[in-house]
Amino acid sequence: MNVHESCSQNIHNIPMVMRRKEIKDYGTAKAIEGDFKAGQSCLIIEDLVTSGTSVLETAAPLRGAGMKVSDAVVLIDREQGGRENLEENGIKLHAIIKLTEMIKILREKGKLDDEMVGIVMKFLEENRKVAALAKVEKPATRVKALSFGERAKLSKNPTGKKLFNIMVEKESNLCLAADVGTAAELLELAEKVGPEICLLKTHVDIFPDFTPDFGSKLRAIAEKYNFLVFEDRKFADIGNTVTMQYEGGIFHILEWADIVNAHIISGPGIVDGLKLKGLPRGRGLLLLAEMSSAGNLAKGDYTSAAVKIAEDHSDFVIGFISVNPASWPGAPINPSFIQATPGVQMVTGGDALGQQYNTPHSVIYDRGSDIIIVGRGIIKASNPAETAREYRLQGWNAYLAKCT
Ligand code: S5P
Repeated sequence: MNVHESCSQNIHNIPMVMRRKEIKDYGTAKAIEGDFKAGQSCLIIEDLVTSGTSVLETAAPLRGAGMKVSDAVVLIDREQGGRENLEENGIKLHAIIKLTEMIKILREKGKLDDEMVGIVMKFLEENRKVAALAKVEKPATRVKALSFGERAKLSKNPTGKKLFNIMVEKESNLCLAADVGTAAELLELAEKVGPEICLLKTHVDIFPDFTPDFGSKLRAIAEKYNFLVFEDRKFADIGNTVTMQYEGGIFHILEWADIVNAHIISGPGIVDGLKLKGLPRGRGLLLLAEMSSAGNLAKGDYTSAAVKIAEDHSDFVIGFISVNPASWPGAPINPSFIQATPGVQMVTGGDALGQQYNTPHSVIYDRGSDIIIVGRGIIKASNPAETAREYRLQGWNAYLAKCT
């Protein structure tokens, strides 16, 4: 849909809208020029597609304005995962020509030699970003999900409300798992990726260069870019011990983390303990109801117990770390709770130590989560800011698809 002004008088009298690229806050109607009504279908027209990000970037405000987007026409498909990524986001790609077809023709006409053909084919092969399709049972009937804005009103905790509102304002349900080697690297990364995220997750105990001013430095960046800070401390002890771990030690987590998380292995006393310190400061807690690693024990009755504890402490518990909340008994559960899911990459798979990955669309749309937590998918990318934007768009499109 990045069509130019000159096309606006089209001879077939087909109504056309245009996305204004220069408007950053495309949540507003101003981002779309033209005459349209919610419920109308809109075909996206692009010159070329690579990973599909640009088409998704266009689809987001259109869908946000209530238009249906199911197809995109492009001149050239560079065959680098765009078709598959768009398909996963409910958009069928129609390309006039594929890059490999172009190369074949140019070779036949003697415009390219074998060496150049080899270089281009190798590049394509190495840069394919294909998101494998989710293998999840899709519910036969889908209930339209409540928007984050509506859910903000239901949350009983100020940090929970704030997180929902930030997601709406920034059109982002992306949490960066900033598992880099040093505190200095983390602060540098936060500056780069800040505009794309609603939440930044830390493991502060991995930094050899931690200093007491780390928290205030990170909070200054968080305020600048409007995201919240989540220390992934995974408290697991009895109530009395966690009060000290939360507030004291060298890290003083309570001082700077908007959100922390806890296992429920020790029973509800852990929530009472953390709440004692956290609630007066307006902080929020996520309970680990499920885990992403292979063979973990957080399932069935354990997951249900986490939900029960959350319900009993909904003034402090803002939601869950989960993997497949759509499959929980009684799902969909209380919409005031936020579901945040780790184990997310553009391609399904895992690492050598048991981590298991699902795609953004699978996590948000099929598995009923709200926030994608992405670590190595972003921090190991050659351009983390650009990659974070791609994750944000995939996550946000999947959310919009759920709400329409
Ligand atoms: O079950 C879990 C819970 C968490 S919070 N599985 C996880 O992977 N995490 C965290 O999410 C983990 O500690 C890491 O910080 C992040 C995933 O990182 P990635 O590099 O695998 O995306």
